[in-house]
Amino acid sequence: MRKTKAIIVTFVIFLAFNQKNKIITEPLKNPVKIFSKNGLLEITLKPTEEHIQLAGKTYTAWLYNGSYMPPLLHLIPGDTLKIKLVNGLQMETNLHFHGMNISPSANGDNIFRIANPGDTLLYEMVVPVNHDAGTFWYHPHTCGNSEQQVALGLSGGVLVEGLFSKLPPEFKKQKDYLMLLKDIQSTEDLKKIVLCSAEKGVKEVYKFDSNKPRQITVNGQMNPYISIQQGETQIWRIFNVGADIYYNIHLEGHQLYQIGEDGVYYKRVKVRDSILMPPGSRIELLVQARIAGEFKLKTLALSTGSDGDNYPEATLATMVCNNASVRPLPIPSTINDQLVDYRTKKITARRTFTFTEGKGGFYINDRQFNRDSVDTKVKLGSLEEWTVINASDEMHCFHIHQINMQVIEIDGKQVEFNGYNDVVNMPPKSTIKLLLPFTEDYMLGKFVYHCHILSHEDKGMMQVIEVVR
Ligand SMILES: [Cu+2]
Repeated sequence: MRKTKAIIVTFVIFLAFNQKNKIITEPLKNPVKIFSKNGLLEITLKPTEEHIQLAGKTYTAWLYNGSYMPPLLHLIPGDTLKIKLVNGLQMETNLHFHGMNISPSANGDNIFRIANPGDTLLYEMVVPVNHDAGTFWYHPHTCGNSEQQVALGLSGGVLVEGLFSKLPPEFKKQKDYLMLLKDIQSTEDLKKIVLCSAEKGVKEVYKFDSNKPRQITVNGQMNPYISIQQGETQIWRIFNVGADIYYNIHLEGHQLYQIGEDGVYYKRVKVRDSILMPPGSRIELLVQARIAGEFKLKTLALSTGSDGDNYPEATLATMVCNNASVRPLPIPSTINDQLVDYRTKKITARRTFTFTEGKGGFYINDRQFNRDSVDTKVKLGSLEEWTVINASDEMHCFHIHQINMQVIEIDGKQVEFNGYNDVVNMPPKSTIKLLLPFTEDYMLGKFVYHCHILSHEDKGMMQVIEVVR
């Protein structure tokens, strides 16, 4: 009876809301999940060029398996992941598994392999048994045109199971939403340019324009609604799986209880009003509806600096809360007490990386990406302190493959330990200190670190690292 009443009330609020705001049309749907069976997750991904309709406008899009929101890979630590990538594009492509602590070598998370048009690439990798639970994603990592591939739609989610072992048992019954944020621009009015600083053989690519309008979607939906009852707690996991843009997440009338980011659960819950999400980042939240009403989940207006971009405020989704109240669950204060603060360990090497911009593109330590060089060689077993300096007047965001980073200092100020990141925002003219533990055998091999604003990466802001015995 109570449930029926709740449904009716939600529907009435929804109808009333629809009168005022015709954009909300449908409930938020989670992405389709593919689960592993008996320790194996096997899937074929075929990117092709298609056309999609959003708000009555047609966009050229590049889609995996014909879907703007391709399957989300649901993995359990210890699983084997096998992917057959069939290139249906007129351009080279490949795959990267962002944030995952897996091998960068052979047919693992190896971004140096390329599938030419019509080619098939096989990926096979083991998710270590001690892999972090949390949110990750996959996307192409071709050097020189990764922006275009991701911006046109090639990205999908990965979830490594294990959240509910970190929360009190009653949280298992709560609604659990995965929200993948993508943004798309019409290619009709975009110019094409040739990138010369990147990989050999790269052809013309679109020049995406931050100042041109873009359509933001959540799981491919425009401003979907999320039903909730007063007092109810839900789990929201948000992924920025776009190419270039930042989000500044805010929920009207509510605080957000952040329990993790970038595929790592926090030591302690953080209470937040707004959360900056650089490209590639993920956040995990507990949301508790306080009062009945409609509340927009927004990205707030944001400037990335005087040489950067200005992103206007936008509505991502709308939380519709009815007043059939439920008893609020106590929000836990501690989530993950297994984390190691690397400041207690001995540092074996220190390095500095300076990010700059010039006429010829984007640079790290005055160099541009060269896939045939090794810029940084690290011995397995070392714990390194890296100082990353943003000498430019716009934000960059530092990302490294295969390994988690601990942020220890921002502009000389100590950062309290609460977890790790795989994407670290670098404000204009800032200096950040990081600790990187190159301690696990799976890290052996060559991989990359770069700015995760993919237009910057494509224009040279990326280097090669090799971990050796
Ligand atoms: Cu950058």
